[in-house]
Amino acid sequence: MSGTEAKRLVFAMLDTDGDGIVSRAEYAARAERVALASGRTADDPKVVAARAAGEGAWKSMDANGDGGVTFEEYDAWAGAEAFDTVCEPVLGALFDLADTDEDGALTLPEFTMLRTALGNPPRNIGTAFEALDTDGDGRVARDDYLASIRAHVTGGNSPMGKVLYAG
Ligand SMILES: [Ca+2]
Ligand SMILES: [Ca+2]
Ligand SMILES: [Ca+2]
Repeated sequence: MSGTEAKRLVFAMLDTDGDGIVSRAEYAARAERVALASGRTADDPKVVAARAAGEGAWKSMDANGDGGVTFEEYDAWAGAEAFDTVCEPVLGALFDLADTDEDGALTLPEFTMLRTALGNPPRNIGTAFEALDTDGDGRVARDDYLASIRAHVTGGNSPMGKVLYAG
């Protein structure tokens, strides 16, 4: 899968209403959905952290500051550098919301809760978990999860990304 193709799939997931623009509200709703699904309260420090990381990421993506992120903006922005400086903290903060026992890993139910809240088709989530849980212990580590998404959005090989973002 090419980098642009991979980015299109991620963009399509972010653009919930499919109007070709990721609005601030659409992006912010991601953290709110995960917070709600994880049963956390609005003032939970982890929710506050995820919200702040998301807000910063969205501002960084909206390069021309017009209040919407087009695919062209996203395509020009997304990549290894943006992932390391902006996306990783956001995705890590969302992972932490789902990691209720704080052991740095997600079980299948936790992973399913996280990725369902982020808008992936349910049928892809179990397959993505299997692709990530390479040692088959039923847990997916935070670092492995983040590295796999990084590989996906930078055009590298990501068995998880391939199934997770498939249509
Ligand atoms: Ca939209
Ligand atoms: Ca814009
Ligand atoms: Ca855990």
